[in-house]
Amino acid sequence: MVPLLMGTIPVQVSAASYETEVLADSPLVYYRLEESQGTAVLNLGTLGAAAEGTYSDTTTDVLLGKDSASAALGKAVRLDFGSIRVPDLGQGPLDQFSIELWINRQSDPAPGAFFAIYAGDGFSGNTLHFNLKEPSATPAGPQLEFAIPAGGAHPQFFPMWPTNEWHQLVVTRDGTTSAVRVYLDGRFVSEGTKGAAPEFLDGTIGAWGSTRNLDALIDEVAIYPVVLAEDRIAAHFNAAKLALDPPEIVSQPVGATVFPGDHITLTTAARGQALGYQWFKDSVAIAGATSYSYTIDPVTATDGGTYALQVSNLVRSVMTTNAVVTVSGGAKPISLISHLTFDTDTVVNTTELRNAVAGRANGVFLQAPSFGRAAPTLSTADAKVGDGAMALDGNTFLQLFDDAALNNLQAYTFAAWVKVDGFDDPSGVASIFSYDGDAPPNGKLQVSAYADGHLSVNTYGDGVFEAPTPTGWFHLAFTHDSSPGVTNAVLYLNGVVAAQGTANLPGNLAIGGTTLGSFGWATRRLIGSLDDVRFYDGALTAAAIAALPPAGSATLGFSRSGNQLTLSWTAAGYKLQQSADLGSPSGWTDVANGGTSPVTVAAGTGNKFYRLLKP
Ligand SMILES: [Ca+2]
Ligand SMILES: [Ca+2]
Repeated sequence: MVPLLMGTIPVQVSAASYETEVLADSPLVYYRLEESQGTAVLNLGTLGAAAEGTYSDTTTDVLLGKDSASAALGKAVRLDFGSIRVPDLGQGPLDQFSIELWINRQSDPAPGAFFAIYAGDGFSGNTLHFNLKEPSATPAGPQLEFAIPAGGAHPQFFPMWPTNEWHQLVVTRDGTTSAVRVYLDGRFVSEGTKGAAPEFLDGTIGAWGSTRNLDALIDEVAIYPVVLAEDRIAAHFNAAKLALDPPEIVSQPVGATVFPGDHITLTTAARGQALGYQWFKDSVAIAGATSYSYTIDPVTATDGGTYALQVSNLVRSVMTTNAVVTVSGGAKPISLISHLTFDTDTVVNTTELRNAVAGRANGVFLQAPSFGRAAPTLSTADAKVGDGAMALDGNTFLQLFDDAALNNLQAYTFAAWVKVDGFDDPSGVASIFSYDGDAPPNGKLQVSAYADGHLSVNTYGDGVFEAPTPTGWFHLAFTHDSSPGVTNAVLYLNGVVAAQGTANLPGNLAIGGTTLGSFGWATRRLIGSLDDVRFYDGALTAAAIAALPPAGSATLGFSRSGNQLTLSWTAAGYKLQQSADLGSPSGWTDVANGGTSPVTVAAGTGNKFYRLLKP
C-alpha cells in the first residue's frame, strides 16, 4: 500500500493590489472589465469617462462576469464574436507607448488569418493593428503582429503560448529607439522595431470592425503613454500572480505492483491556490477522481495502467509524472508485519519493547505507572518461544503503538502463544487482544478467554468463533480474509482448526493501536502469559500455521531409509506427537519413546502428521 501523505500547501497572499500597480503607471485607458450588465465599460485611466468603452453586445457575443486569471483581477469578459469599442483617445500618435492586457485564447485563427487584439478603424497613417496571426507555414502557433501603415515593416513575434491559459501580454514601443518589445507574464520575450508611433483614433478591442474577431477571454486592458519598464511589468504580473500562482507539483505519484484485493492510494502534493484535480488512467480522465489522491479499493485485474494527475487553476494546468500500477496475477505473498517476541533483546527501555519486524514503528508501550498499574514483566523462566515471554498479573497490559500497516488489512492472521492462569475482572472475561478504538465500517478484533473455560474470537459482532480454552500454554491463531468472494475466518488452537465460518466484516479490519492483556485501558485484564505475538497481512494456510515456530524454536526434521522414517529435533524438553487428521484437535497422541530425539517409525499408508509439544 502506498501511504497517503499530504495535500495542498496554501500560499500566503500579501502585496499591492493589481489595480494599484496599474494605476501607479498612469494609464490613459484602464478597463478592468468588471461590469456585470449594460454595455458601458468603465475607464479607470486618466482619460476617465472621455475614454469609456462600449461592449458590442452583452447577451451572446460578449459574456460578462467570467472568472479571470486570478482573484486579484476580478472578473473578465469572454469575447465570442463580440468586441469592445474604444473611442478616439484624442492624443495624437503616442511616441512612448505601452498596451497591456490579460488574454486566454480559446482558439487560434485559421492559417494565414488574423484575430485582432486591437484594431483602429481603417488602416492608414498611424492606425495601430495589434493582431494575432496564424502563420501558413512553420513556425507553428500564433504570431503577434504590431502593424502600423506608416513606418516600414510590421514587427512580428512568436511568444508561443498555448490556448486555454491565461497570460499577461504587454507590448511597448519606445519612440526614441523605435524598439517594440513584447513581454509575457512579466518577462521580456522579444524585440523588433517600428518606425511609427501608434495613434488611437476610433478602434476596437477584439475585432477589426466586424471582422478578425478574437476568440478569447480578456481582462485588464490598459493603454499607457509611457514605455513600461520591465520591473513595472513584472510588478503588475506579480500582483496578480501572488493571488494565484500556477500550480506547482511538489510530490509526484508513485506506482506500485499490487495484487487483486489490495488497496492502493496514489497521492501527490501540489502548491498553489484554487487548484482543481483530475486523475487520468492511460490518458483517459477517471470519472469522479478529482482529488489530489486517488484510492483503488479493492484492486482488480483491470486497474493496472499508467496513472497521472492533472492539477489546474485559472493560470494553467500541469501534469504529474506517470505512476505505473501493475496488478500481479500471482498469489499475493503474505508478510509478517508485526512480531512481538518478548525476548530479552527486544527491551528498548523501561516502557518500550521493540517490534521484531525491521522498519515497523509500532513498538510496544508498557502501561504507564501513572495509571497505577505496574508494567508487565518479561519472564525468562516461562518463555515459550525464544528466551522471554510476557507475564501478566491482572494489573498489567501492553499497548501497541498505532500502526497504519495494521489499520487497513483486508486479510490477516493473528497468532500468539497464550497461557490463561486466571481472571482479574469480575465479569470473568480476560482479554488476550482487543481493539476498541474504531467503529464501523472498519471491523475490530477481540480475542478473549472466559472463566467458564472457553475462548472467543469476535470480529466486531459480525462473526464469533469459540472453542474450549486449552490448559497451559497453547498456540492460538485466527485467520480472516475479506477479499471479494472469500469470506473465511478460521480459529486454530495448537495448529489445528478449532472453529471456522464466515465473517462478513463490513470493511477492512483496523487493529492498530491495540491492547494485549486488557480490554481498552480499563477492564478484562488477563492473568497469564503471552509470547510470540504475530500479525500477518494475509490469511495463512493451515500448513503455514502449523509451521509457525513451536516452543523453544525447536526444529523437527526427518530422513527416510526404505520404509523407516527418522524424526529428529534439536531442543530438549519436547515430546513428539502424531495425528492422522489435522481437523481433529483431539487426534494428537504421543509417539512411543517420543520424549527423546531421534525417533524412528515405520512408514505406513495414508497421511501421518507429527509435531513437537512442549509439556
Ligand atoms: Ca478584471
Ligand atoms: Ca519470546
